[in-house]
Amino acid sequence: MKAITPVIALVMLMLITVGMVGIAFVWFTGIFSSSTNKSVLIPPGGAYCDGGDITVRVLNEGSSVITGTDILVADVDGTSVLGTPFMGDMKNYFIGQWKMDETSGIVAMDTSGNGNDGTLKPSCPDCPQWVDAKYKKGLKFDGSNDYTDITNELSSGITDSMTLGGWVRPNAITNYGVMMRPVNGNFWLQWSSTSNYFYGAVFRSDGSDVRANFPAGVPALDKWTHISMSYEKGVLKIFANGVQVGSDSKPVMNVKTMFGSTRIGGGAGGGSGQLNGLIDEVRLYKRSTGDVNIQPGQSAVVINYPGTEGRHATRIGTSTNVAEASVTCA
Ligand SMILES: [Ca+2]
Ligand SMILES: [Ca+2]
Repeated sequence: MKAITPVIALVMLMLITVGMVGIAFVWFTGIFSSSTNKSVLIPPGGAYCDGGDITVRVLNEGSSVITGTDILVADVDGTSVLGTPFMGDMKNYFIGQWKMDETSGIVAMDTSGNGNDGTLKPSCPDCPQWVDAKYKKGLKFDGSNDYTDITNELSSGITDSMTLGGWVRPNAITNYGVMMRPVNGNFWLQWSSTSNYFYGAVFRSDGSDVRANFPAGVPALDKWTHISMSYEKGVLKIFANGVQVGSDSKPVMNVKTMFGSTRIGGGAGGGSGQLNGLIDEVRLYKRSTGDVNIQPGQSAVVINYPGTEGRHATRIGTSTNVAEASVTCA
């Protein structure tokens, strides 16, 4: 708390300042640091950090699309870095978004606009159940024979990078219990076969795979955890509740294309790999989020700026329709 107090004081000062001058966006400078990952989370405004590569992240809650113009100022060492080297909105790279907010019926709609709807299996009433979940409704899978089947080709939209994430609340550990996986299995987030760990994997065009295990107890039973993974340039990163908890890397290679249906809450076919628990707000993207873990409901603009030795000053000014801005030094 001692480290936070000056920040709170600074924020209060800046809010007062904003109130006095009535400007449209928050603007402040200060030294922000974390003893663990040097990552700071700040309101719309700016930050000041030292050392290493700088990633500027600007997030919203998904109700509007963020564009480059929502970042008014982004300076490193006094030089504008707007637009370098990547600026984009992850919403433009959706393959599917399954909010599972339906309250009845046998269809979990893809709300990304791509039409990759899922069908509850097997036939009801033996199907997954609509229940109160992380955000509105979600689906409860019985760990026996429940799954959601997406028959459209999802793999064909993925080439060199991808991101998969969602909320899961397992009731029990189940062998191979799947959050999401194509039946032919070129990527997945799921339980392992015989041990108590959850892991992510991506298979590549030469058949080799990158995979990383979540820490023991993650995701915890009977608690909601947001888990995700991103793959790009041979590197797999896995995240729990927005924090990177593992990685794996091999030479740069595309994701293996394996056509067929994809399942949420169920396994690779033959009735195996059923997840026992709740799933909500699953998202699949055809690009990596890089160092940014996109939470449900968010979209992002990312500016990666390679650092050099010494101190860097980063300023961000954002428009009022931005929910969060942050700076990471690594
Ligand atoms: Ca069932
Ligand atoms: Ca939901």
